[in-house]
Amino acid sequence: MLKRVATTGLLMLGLLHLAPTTAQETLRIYNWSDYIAEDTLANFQQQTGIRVVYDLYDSNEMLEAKMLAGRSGYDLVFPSARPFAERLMKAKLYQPIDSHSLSGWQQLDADILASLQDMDPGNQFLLPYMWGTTGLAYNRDKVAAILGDDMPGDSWRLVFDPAIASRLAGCGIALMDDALEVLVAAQAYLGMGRADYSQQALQQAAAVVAAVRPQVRYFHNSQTINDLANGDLCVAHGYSGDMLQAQSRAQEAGQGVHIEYVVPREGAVVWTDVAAIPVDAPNPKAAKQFLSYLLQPQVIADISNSVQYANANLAATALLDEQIRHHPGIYPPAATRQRLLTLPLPEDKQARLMSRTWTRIKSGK
Ligand code: N2P
Repeated sequence: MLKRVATTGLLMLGLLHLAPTTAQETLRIYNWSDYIAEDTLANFQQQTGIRVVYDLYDSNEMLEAKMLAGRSGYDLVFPSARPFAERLMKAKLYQPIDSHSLSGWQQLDADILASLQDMDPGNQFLLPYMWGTTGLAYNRDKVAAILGDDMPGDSWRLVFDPAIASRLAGCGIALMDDALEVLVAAQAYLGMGRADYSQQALQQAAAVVAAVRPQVRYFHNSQTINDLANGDLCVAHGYSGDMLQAQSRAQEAGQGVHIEYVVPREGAVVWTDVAAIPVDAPNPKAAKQFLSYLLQPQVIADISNSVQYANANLAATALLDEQIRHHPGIYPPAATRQRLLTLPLPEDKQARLMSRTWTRIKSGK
């Protein structure tokens, strides 16, 4: 299902069939859909002769399930640092990447490296890849036509205020299929200012989501990109770059669909995704070669330019397209950054409560 919606993934898999068929080294990567440039893999293959098998997921939960099951067969994966890489670091499911011996490592943003130190002292295991926010995208003209002057363009009220959501429901509201993201967004809407996994705070968040559950057309993390772009959906909760890709696809289609992405004024989740090598990776050497490749400023700049996420490589900043480097949805201004919330690691008991709560909300009970 996911592979069908992920057009860049399909293109890439198409390219790989052109690879020479001689006995070749293989690198198996498991990464988010829509998270590399069209030529990222082909260029790597050309530089190194290593064949890449590239599989896609669209949620941290999918990746985590694979990792916890063990023997995934993957050499390189891209979890969000908090709380997913953090939890798997504790479980000792990754291996060191020899980060300091990778050329270009020194160009990584020292603040981002420092932000990972508590879970990865000395930055031995996790290489920061991209970062972004989780906010709201909406069809500017359709939403304005329905709400008129009442339009809270930069607020979670678009999806969580029952009076507003019921007016937008016909035109389509989608939330992510992600307990943490949705419940913490609901907490931001309630003005909580930080993620809170206590039973009481989770119940408050759950009540917000349950109140608009009948107005939600579906819960999904990536299908929203094309649905927004095609004008089939009015409001979606999603990752910044994905939502901006929806905007670009809408523009390219030329059908007059205009998508806006906002970090709601009440605050939103900010995350950093990292590259990590599973402890049982069959080919960690090739994974490290891929990490060295990603550390080339032009390679990572091309990826940011294509997927519209900010990367962690300071040497790549000068190589970004002007409109990417200055895009407030990609590199948020200081005032926006102050409103961003990180996702702490829930205790196991809290995580179980969250996932039970989530199942109940989605089923509408
Ligand atoms: C890429 C989504 C990655 C962001 N499509 C999730 N942290």
